[in-house]
Amino acid sequence: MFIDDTIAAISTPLGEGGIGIVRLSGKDSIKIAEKIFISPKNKSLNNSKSHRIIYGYIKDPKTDKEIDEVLITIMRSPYSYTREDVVEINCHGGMTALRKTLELILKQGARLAEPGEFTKRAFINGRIDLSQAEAVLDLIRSKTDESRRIAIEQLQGGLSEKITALRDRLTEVCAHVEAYIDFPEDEIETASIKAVLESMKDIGREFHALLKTYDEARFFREGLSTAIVGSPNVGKSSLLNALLKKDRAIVTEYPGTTRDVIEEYLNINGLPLRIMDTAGIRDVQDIAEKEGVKRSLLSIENADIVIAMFDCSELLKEEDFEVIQKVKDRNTIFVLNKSDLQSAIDRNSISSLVPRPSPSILNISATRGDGLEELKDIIFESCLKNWKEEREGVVITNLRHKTAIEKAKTSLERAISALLENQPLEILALELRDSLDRLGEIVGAITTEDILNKIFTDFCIGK
Ligand SMILES: Nc1nc2c(ncn2[C@@H]2O[C@H](COP(=O)(O)OP(=O)(O)O)[C@@H](O)[C@H]2O)c(=O)[nH]1
Ligand SMILES: [Mg+2]
Repeated sequence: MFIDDTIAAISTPLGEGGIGIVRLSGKDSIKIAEKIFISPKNKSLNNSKSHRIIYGYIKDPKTDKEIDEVLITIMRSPYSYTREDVVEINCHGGMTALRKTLELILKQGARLAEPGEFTKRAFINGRIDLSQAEAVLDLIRSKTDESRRIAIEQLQGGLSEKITALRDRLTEVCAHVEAYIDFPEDEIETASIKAVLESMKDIGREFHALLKTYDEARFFREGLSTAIVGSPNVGKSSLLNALLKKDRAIVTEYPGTTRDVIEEYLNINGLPLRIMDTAGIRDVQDIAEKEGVKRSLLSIENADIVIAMFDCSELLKEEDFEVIQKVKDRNTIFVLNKSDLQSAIDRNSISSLVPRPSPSILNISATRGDGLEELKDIIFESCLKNWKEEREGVVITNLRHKTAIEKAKTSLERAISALLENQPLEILALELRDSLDRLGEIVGAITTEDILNKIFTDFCIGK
């Protein structure tokens, strides 16, 4: 792909701010900027060295009127974000100066950049590969420290290195197999065949491990499911409503009000959380409530986190002991609700019944809102705690990458079967080539305009 034109866009978010940046990239960037720039010390952008900042004014060449006071950074090819000549104009923040500056630049012959076009050029010009380009977007969009960390690792080439290493290994296997193709069968040593098979199996295990990280990182995308359970009337529905800041679940003073599992989404520091309010656990005859209790018990089994709730204004009852029994082996946060009332039990009443060392127990008042922030922090921490323990090395977070690895794995498995079934080596080589191509899609070694468009249209303009 040959790129001839010069693009420009406002790269900072709309709205008031200390500074705002208009960015240009392409062979005429510096020339175009020069036409609308005036330096009090008569400095020229055209003659400026790379990576210098020059002070001056943007002026309208038609009227010779100053538009804004600016600092201009010149980054000459190939040492720039896009590897082309790049100019960044630091205007004052706010819309009018930025818009007017951009307008003047477009009048001088630059074209308005498409979403993600600067990053697309960085990819096309070979500064970064496709997985790194995608990491730029992940980084911009990351809402937690952890997702930011994964994105910056990917941007620095962590995933690219891993994929390249796997491709190198596959290429080697493939070369071996292709070399044998012209050999009569009896001349191929069994030892070599065995080595090829072992290599393939080993690469297959690496694929498997990578795919596993995608599942482990699931909660970043889908959130963890959190079930609020407890005996009737302890305040489960009130807690759901308080967390959502709206009256979602019906709250009454009568036990047995909630009959079904109510599901809602909550965002805690960028982590999406699927939160479930359940029917109070007790021994009942009513058929509908009985079904509700059954579902509550099921939600304890399926939830990633369980919030077990008790009414601290009353002594623990039969049903509360049952709740503790049910949740004791789960990832549970114990909550003593109604802390605004005179308390009859405290944290020790719970901790003495839970064999685990130092379970999370906290006092809250759902109706007054006390302790809710602390509860959210504990939920957040407990998500990340599980995550850090399981994680190692490169993490797959992007569906496109996951799909490509799955396809690569399938082809590899077909190659292994072909070898075990003594099929012609040509078939084996074909499957291995396919596996290689699928991996190539991740870093963009194999790509189509379609894939590129899909990826870059998700970006904002100016990135
Ligand atoms: N004083 C006080 N009452 C509460 C609190 N949370 C819930 N309640 C009351 O307890 C009763 C049962 O609440 P509800 O949320 O329906 O409990 P659930 O059956 O566990 O869902 C209602 O009358 C609520 O107003 C609280 O923090 N303090
Ligand atoms: Mg309820």
